[in-house]
Amino acid sequence: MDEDKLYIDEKLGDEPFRFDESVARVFPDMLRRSIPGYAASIEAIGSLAARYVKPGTSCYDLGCSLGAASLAMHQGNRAEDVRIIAIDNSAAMVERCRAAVAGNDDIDVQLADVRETPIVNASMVVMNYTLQFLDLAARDDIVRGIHSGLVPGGLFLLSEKVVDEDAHMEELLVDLHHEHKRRNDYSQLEISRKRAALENVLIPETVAAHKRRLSAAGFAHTAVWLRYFNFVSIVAIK
Ligand code: GEK
Repeated sequence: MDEDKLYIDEKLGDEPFRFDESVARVFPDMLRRSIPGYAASIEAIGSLAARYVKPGTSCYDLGCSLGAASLAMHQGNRAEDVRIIAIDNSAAMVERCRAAVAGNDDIDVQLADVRETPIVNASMVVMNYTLQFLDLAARDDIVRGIHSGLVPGGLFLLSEKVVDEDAHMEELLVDLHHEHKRRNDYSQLEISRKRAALENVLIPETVAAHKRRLSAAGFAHTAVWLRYFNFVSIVAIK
């Protein structure tokens, strides 16, 4: 696995973060070292697929990157005649994702924008750390579209970086996250450069704002099932 050294020598932080080839190359290492709870989110996606995916339906992985969530749904799924549609708008990610899922004919990787992807006959939709990169103005429509494309009882898994309403707690959680990154061998300079590059690219919201949007879209049940510092994963059921 290529090690993420992007903010040591390749990128400076004065350029906005982009999902280009240099990021795709080191991506598994970047996620593992940067997102507390990432491995747990992938494990739960497999367990939830085993319970919620229904025969003759589709699963969607929106912002699939290298296909980790698609592969987890593929491995967890027990139902017949299921198609997994993996979408990303980064050509570098899609190319590597196709190689990563090769041989699993039920996974269809598409280069597309999730804002223009209709959700149809879905029993499970995953947005694992992707909604946070979309314009705030586009988020309500996307979540409404996911709700209307789910079959009754269908499941939406949404993982996000969040911001705390309480500024004091927010400072503590950000600090704990940075300490976590330092423990995972990122230097203070790499952490600051990456933080600058993500400014205005990754726009976090509060847990309350996410829950409000999910309820407004019509989801009957929502729960935060994972929280690790300022990273959460929410499960919503139609
Ligand atoms: C995982 N889910 O391993 N349309 C399609 N894709 C997009 C869009 C868009 N409008 N905007 C961003 N992306 C994965 C990890 S990463 C999370 C997801 C992170 C894509 C972008 O190209 C990238 O591949 C992904 O969303 C976000 O479980 O890097 O923190």
